[in-house]
Amino acid sequence: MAPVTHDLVIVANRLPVDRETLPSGRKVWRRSPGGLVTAIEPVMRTHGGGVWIGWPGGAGQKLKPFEDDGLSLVPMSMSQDEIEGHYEGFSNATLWPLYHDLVAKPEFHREWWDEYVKVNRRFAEKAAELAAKNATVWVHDYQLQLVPQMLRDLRPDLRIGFYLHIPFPPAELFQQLPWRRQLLEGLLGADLVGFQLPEAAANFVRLVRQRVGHKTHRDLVYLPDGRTVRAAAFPISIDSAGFEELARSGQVVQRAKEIREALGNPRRIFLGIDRLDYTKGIYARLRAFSELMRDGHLDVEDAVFVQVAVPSREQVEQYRILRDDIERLVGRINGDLGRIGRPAISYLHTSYPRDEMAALYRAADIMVVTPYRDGMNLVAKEYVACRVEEDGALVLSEFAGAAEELKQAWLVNPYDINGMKSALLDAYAAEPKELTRRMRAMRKTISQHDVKAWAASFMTELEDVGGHTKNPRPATRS
Ligand code: GDG
Repeated sequence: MAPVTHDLVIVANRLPVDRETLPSGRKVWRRSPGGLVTAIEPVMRTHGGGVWIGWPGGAGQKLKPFEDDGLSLVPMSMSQDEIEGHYEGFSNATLWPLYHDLVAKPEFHREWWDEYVKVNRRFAEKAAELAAKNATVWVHDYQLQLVPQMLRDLRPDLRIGFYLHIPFPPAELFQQLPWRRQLLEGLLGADLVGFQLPEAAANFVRLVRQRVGHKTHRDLVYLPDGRTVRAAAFPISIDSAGFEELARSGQVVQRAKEIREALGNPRRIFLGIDRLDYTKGIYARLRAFSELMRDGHLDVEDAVFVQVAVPSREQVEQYRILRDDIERLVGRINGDLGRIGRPAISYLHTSYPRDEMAALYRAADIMVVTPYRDGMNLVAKEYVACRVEEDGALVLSEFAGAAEELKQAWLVNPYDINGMKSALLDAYAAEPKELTRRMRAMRKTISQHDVKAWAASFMTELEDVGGHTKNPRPATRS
């Protein structure tokens, strides 16, 4: 029997669910944390369903398509070799550091590349099988950059969009990659290639001109077969109304109070929530905070830093090293500066349900988001959405995409520890009026540019650019 086909197909590395075993031994699906899931789920709902193709995690398990809370999900199985080569290797130890300013050193291995190609091909074949005639396929993120062209070869009738959730590096860094041309050509299979920031789109177009030799004009690329590809910025956002509603709920208000009490009702709570990733700048921020305590600017009776480090990519060596480094640092800081019942840092290596996240955002006076490089950073936006009383301070890295919009945050260079220290102190000492002025402006931005607006603008552009007959070539090109 031919499979049921769909008008909207989402292709992403991960399915938006994790397999969990209950104490009874029964296996259930649980919605997983992570930027992509948070962003895409409302999009599918507004498009009346569609189907989501992705890896459910784990090795070798072959699972049938299933429905979860109204979403049609198609699990792609991965062998142990594919997980090591495609996911842990090429995606997370080659592309991830390369696309994040070489915060860690990328490794280049030919066997990893072979697995990357193989997995991309399987995802493209599955999308080709499940897409209805003239359907729209939206491919996500750095793990699947070859899918657009592979899919176009199989199904030229489709409208194909691609969105990169992480930064796209400048040519000087990207050209280190031995497979740079293949990746660019893979992306050019899409009608629309979306990025978080205009700079990233410009990097891509420049590289296509230099490395592939296609003609370009502003944000358009002209292919020899007559197709036009557009590269543009679509800064991602959050479900602001949903977070706001959650933050106002009696249960979250109560829980925020309990969190403050459990921490000993300090004058100020600093908060960091990040996947435990070396791009997020956790180590340097904790050092900055601890130096303020050591130097007597802050006291453990007055202030505490709550750091939630969400477990991530634990099979990749650099992530294991990072975890050890951070946990050693936290131990040292608490050993040196803490008093009985009063740690300087309350460190939690775990993930939480969404309402606990909202309670933490509500409980915290100063949210500290200091990545060395980040495509957007949704945590910063979620904090703002949850500050319904228009108070609280956001200390934000200049190198997070979110800094382009949240200009009223205390913006910092995460490489400058002294600069971070003064921003933390300024935020700590800020007058309520100043906090409200800044927070009100940021809340306005977030409520106007939410995830629905993001998805709608990407989809609208995709309809416009993907007609294959539009966008006549202009007379001049660069
Ligand atoms: C990538 C890009 C870009 C985290 N811990 C828990 C939890 N989360 C949720 C947060 C937030 C999301 O995960 C994290 O998103 P970020 O944007 O902060 O970071 P990445 O995971 O690195 O995401 C990033 C994003 O994609 C989207 O395009 O912004 O630049 O790197 O939504 O709330 N959610 C729950 N429990 C947790 O413990 N429920």
